[in-house]
Amino acid sequence: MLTSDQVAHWNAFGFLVLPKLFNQNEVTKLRDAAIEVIKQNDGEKAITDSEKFGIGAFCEQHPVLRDWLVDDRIYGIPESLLGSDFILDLNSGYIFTGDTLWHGGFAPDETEESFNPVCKVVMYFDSLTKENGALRVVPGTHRRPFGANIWPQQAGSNPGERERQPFGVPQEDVPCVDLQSDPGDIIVFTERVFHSSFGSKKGRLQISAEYSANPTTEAQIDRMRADHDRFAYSHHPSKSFINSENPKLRRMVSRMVELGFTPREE
Ligand SMILES: O=C(O)CCC(=O)C(=O)O
Repeated sequence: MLTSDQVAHWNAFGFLVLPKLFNQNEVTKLRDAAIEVIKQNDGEKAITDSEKFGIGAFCEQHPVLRDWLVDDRIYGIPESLLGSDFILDLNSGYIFTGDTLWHGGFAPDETEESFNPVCKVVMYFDSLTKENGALRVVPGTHRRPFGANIWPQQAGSNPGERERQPFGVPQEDVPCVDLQSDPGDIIVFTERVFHSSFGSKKGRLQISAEYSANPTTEAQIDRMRADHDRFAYSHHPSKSFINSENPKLRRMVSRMVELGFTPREE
């Protein structure tokens, strides 16, 4: 569980760094498991040649990764930030390469009424500094109005996006906090907080889990249903979790089952 100071930091700034949550031995086991799953999913080249890779329903594919999701050090994070009835929306394995341009913010169709708190828990397997690809965040952009002010910096897919300077400064110079991390550290942020990374020359393995608070109003449920309809992984509970012997895995997806969301086969 997080302390009240950590929760206050989260609420104000939209991120947390939890150093040394996992030891070297655990990190090695998690890395080996993640690499095994990536290889099983045709990601061999991503590992050898630092190519981009990303899939959801990742932890379902290895017992060590499943255990990571229900480990108290991970499970306790959304529990503290979103309440004990939080939902596991998605979990993923990624290899990020090169610069990740600034992105985040509120989805255009999200209103004050449909707003539902979320958080994302990630673990990298490299020592990352500002210069070589550490995640950067603009604190406080997970909330309106600041989160709306920074929207012009949202990366689009147009050519020349890298050079665009809506605030008159290059991407690298946008005021931010760099979340330096070592293997074993956990970073908590949200997809709404503006984030990026610059300077990395090699692939960065990341495992992640994304969570929502339990939606209670019609507007929140409608919004979650729209995301379910739009995405292949997010908000689709895996059958192996629905039927798991582990009560925490079952609980984290049970609300989506109740809402009639289509399960995935994994
Ligand atoms: O590590 C990176 O380069 C970007 C990570 C990111 O965008 C994410 O986890 O949502």
